[in-house]
Amino acid sequence: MIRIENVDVVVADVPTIRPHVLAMTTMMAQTVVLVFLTRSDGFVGMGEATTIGGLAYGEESPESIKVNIETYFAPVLVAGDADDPAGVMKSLDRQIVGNRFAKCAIETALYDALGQAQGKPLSEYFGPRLHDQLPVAWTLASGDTGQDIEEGEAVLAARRHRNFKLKIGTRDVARDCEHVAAIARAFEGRASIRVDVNQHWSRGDAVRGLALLQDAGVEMAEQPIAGQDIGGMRALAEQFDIAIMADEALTGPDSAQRIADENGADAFSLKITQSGGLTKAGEVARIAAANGIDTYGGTMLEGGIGTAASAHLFSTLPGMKWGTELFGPLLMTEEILEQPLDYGEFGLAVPTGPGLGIRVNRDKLNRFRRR
Ligand code: MUC
Ligand code: MG
Repeated sequence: MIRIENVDVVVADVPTIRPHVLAMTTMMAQTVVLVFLTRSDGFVGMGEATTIGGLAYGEESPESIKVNIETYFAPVLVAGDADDPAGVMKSLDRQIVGNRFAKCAIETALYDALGQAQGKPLSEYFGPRLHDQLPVAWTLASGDTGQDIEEGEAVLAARRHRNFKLKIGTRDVARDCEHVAAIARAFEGRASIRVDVNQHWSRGDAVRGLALLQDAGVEMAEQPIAGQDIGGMRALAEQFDIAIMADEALTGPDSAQRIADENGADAFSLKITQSGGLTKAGEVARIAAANGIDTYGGTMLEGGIGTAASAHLFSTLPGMKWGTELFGPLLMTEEILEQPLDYGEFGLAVPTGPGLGIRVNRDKLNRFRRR
């Protein structure tokens, strides 16, 4: 049996190219959490458990992920069969409650290493690859309308992105919607405009705001109200033509099924971390498909490893109507991969090599890692 000999968790703070203003926090850097898992045959698999804003977004922090993996996951892992990721994940689920981000990183690392050992791209463990390139949206979130328009023009001219997601929820509803309308006017007919409120509106705010956004030509609104308010989300989806997307509401297959049963969203943002790993994110996608819910490839602004892992899974999913937002590495000043991910012609090329098909540049990582 091939054993798991060691698991190493590295926390690194990589500056962002500009302040990234979200409803719950302003990011000046992204704290990436990377897992390196060594098998007894020498293959090293990598995974990522990056979150946003410490504890501002989810209930796992970068620091808690590291401690929990080193303290509680490691003893389960050393007893596992490295050639059986599904079996290892079952053992982890039996012995460890929650910790979805940490579990995602471990599952990714197991499949990365297995793929390297068997000479297969990670995507092959999740279904045939249907897409070699995935459309990637860009988030305009400088906090300034003029700067956002300038930035949008630049990435459009570079033929990198033509779907823009605007982060709102910090200002009052009318001002936020004016900001969005100004950007929508600037890009009319050239780029699509979506918004993400990150749960910051009340039901009343959402009714006022979505009416304004609909008039401005916005096509999709992500998590306008609290994730647990499925009834409120259903009412908004019924009242407005603008697509209502669930993000924070989704914490894996059980929540996905509940939202589907209660007609609580037009679309799901699929995230491998929030779902608790690649397999569970695939289950969320299947629940969406079975219930006529559109899908979108979401991100927690991961660096190259989590982004590549997401791309592998998304490449196996049919009909992702809303494309993806796998732009995390582009928001950071430094790509910590040997060979940067290939963004071009409005999309991300899904890596083709064995496992994740990427390698980390250890020198670069060492420059940013926490001691
Ligand atoms: C979120 O809530 O979707 C994705 C893009 C971005 O700028 O923030 C995230 C998280
Ligand atoms: Mg979101």
